[in-house]
Amino acid sequence: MHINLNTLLLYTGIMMSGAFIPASVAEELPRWQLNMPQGVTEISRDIYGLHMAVLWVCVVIGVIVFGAMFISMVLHHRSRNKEAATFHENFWVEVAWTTIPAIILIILFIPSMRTISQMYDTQAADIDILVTGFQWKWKYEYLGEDVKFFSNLSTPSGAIYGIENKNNHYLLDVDEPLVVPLHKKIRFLITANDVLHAWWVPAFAVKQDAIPGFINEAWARIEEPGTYRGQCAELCGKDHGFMPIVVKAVSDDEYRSWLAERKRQTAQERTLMAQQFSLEQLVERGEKVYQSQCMVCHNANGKGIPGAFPSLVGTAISTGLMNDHIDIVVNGRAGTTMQAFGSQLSPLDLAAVITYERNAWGNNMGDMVQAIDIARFINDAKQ
Ligand code: HEC
Ligand SMILES: [Cu+2]
Repeated sequence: MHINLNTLLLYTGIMMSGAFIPASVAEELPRWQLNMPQGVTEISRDIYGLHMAVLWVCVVIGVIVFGAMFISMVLHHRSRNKEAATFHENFWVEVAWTTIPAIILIILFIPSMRTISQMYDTQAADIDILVTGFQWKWKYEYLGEDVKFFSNLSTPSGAIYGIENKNNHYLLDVDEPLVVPLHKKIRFLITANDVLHAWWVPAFAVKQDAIPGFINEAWARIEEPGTYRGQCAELCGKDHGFMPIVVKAVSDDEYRSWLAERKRQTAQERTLMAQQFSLEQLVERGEKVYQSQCMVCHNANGKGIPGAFPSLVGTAISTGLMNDHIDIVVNGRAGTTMQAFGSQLSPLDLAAVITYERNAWGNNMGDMVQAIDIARFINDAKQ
């Protein structure tokens, strides 16, 4: 079943004077604004226009219907000794109340169809971005550009547990936002790796289900520079509320230099792979990887969450054979939430996080694994 919690909240929020409008929407809105945002794409403005048109049609109908009702209730009240009119089964009244609503519906249907067909016209895009939902983060891949990365929640856990103050973008900050150019048709190819997710950015009027094994399409041509935020809009497990979306829309020049820099980083990571690192270097890097990738389940202290996520302190795998440890992190464990990180992290990050686990929280194994060994492990498995 589709429980679309965010939409539900949005509508409840609008009805209850905006008290529950999700922060991603509320951010751009002045306090007490009750209406939906207009967004920054032609489509989002069209949708807003349709919404307003329908609202005003409803207002006019409401005024006429309730007006007639109240006028007859007051002016033709029994206390005024009025006699009821008798136009039962009047032919022309029946014709009127069938045709007038039909005409109104047709008038509303034409512009909505036009907008819907534009929304679905994903052809001739300038840029293609593959968006993959994971439990619980988004992966972005610029097709044909050799640039791909994960975008993780970066709200500090202190704010989540009420130790630090929350900023305006509470649970809406990521370590690496999606960067896109203005005025270009960007096609989003949306899918998922594990369970259902949904990619939702209200300012673009884009909300698409992310389904494993399917690719849904959406597109946006952004007209104003800025940072736009959204959320996963499909209840996808424990940390559904912890996989925000942040999109930075920048000029074409800025986008190009960002892309060039990102490609340089990828190339640099590849050269790092061949290097040997010391135990300290690996542990230091591994701690950061652990905090961004593994902590949500296995906990900052490595002890996991009893009953749900296992401890990594002194266990058979994390203090056992290196090969078993590499295997579970690279390949995951089918049927559990322990994912195959081999396709998500670079060999260097994998080597670092494994080394970290073996030497943190009192797991004093004193051993380490290098990136090149992880790369070999993955390659051997392919043959
Ligand atoms: C979404 C939750 C989740 C995340 C994120 C996660 N794990 Fe796990 N992990 C699990 C679960 C569940 C198991 C138990 C799997 C099983 O039943 O065998 C597990 C098991 C393990 C084990 C084996 C523990 C033992 O000794 O039995 C290791 C090692 C491990 N994870 C390392 C990692 C590393 C490293 C990361 C980050 C790169 C990570 N995990 C991220 C859920 C997660
Ligand atoms: Cu999700």
